[in-house]
Amino acid sequence: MEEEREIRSLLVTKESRVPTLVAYSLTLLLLVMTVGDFVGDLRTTAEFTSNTPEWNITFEVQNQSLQAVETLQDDETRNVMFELSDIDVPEGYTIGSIDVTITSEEEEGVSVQCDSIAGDIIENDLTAQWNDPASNLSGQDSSCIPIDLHLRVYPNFDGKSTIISAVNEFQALQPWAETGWGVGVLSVDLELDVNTPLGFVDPISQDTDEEITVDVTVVMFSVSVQEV
Ligand SMILES: [Ca+2]
Ligand SMILES: [Ca+2]
Repeated sequence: MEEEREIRSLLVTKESRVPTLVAYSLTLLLLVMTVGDFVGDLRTTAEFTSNTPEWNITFEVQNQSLQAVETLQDDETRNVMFELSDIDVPEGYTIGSIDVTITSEEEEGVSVQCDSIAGDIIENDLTAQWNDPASNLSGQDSSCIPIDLHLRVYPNFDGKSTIISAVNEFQALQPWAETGWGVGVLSVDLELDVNTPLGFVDPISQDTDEEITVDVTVVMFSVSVQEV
């Protein structure tokens, strides 16, 4: 008790009064600054959520094509490969998706019965959105209509412009700045089941095979951004 009183009196002696006052004032000042900072932070957060700018993302698209023509015999299955490194991707462009169209030579007519054709994009190491609902990897036809298949390569790419919220241009472009998609080999399986018209017995024009054309369109995009 005695000691405490001594310290207390020491703090309020004439000589120590000024430094003590300064110390108290500094503490008070720091406290005010901290509270001010905190309120400022709150204000910034509120501004962020209500005033984040919106950006219009648009895509410029370029296509490149690859083609294979294969003659299959009845009941044959054949695999066709397309090396994507053969595609010359222009500066500033990224592969977005791949369309495959499988066309048979036969055209429906009186003396023709369309062959049954199946086409599948085979999942492999090619870096793409294999499990995306937009990817349509299998198709078949027996009415002389081309089969259309689709593989989404870049996440969420559909070529349509979108509006997104982001603090700045850089952030707005982030979702479209990934690299490494569309690297590998596109593998397509073809299967043929020849159909000959019933009662059409002409050994010369007997249908035993089919010429199948596989057209691959590689869709590439470059992205632009504008504040809304
Ligand atoms: Ca046929
Ligand atoms: Ca045929």
